[in-house]
Amino acid sequence: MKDERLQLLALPDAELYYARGFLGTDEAEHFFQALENKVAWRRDEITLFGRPVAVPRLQAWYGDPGTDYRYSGLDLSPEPWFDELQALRERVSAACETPFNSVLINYYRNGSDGVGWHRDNEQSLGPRPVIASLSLGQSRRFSLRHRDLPEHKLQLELNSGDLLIMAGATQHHWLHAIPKSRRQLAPRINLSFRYRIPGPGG
Ligand SMILES: O=C(O)CCC(=O)C(=O)O
Ligand SMILES: [Mn+2]
Repeated sequence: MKDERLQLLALPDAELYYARGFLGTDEAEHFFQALENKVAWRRDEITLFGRPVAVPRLQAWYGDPGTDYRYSGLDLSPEPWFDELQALRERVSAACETPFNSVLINYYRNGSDGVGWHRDNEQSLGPRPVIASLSLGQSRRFSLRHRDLPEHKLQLELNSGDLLIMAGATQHHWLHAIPKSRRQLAPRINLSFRYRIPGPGG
C-alpha cells in the first residue's frame, strides 16, 4: 500500500489496512454533504424466503459501463460518476495503488439501519479482491469475524474520513457487518470501491 498512513492490522488469513482520518474533518463533511444531495439513493427490496424485505439502508451503485451488480434478485445498473465521486475514486486509488471501476454506496439513516454478516466474494470481484471502504458522517462500529476460527474477531469504530482496505484473502476467510444500534445515531455514508471484472453481472 502506497499511502504511509495505511497501517496493517495484524489478523490471521486477512490483509487489512486502516487509515484514520484519511480525509480531514472539513473535507469529509464537504463530501458527506455533496453525496447526500447528489447520489441517486435507492430504497431496495430483496426477496428472502419468497417474501419482499426492505434493505435496512439506502444504497446506490456507480461505475464504469459494464459493471452491473446483481445480488439477491436485485439488478443494479451503474450510474455514471459525478465530480466528487470521481475525485474520491482517484484519491483512494492512489492511496492503495489499485484501480477501481465501481463503488457501492450505502446510506445508514440512523441506528436502525445496518448491514448483516456477509462477505464480498462474488465471482466477478475475483478471488482476492481489494475493497476500499471510505466512511463519512456518523461513526459506526464495523465488526469482523473469522469464518472458521471463532476466537478471531475485531471491532473497529469507523469515523468520518477513515479509510479501510480489505485485500488478499480477507473476503475468503472473514465476514463483516455494521450492526444495528439502539442509540440515536445520525446518518452515515459508506463508499466501498471495487474492481469488478466487466461482463454480465454476478
Ligand atoms: O458500511 C460499511 O462500512 C460496510 C458496507 C459493506 O460491507 C458493503 O456494502 O458491502
Ligand atoms: Mn461488504
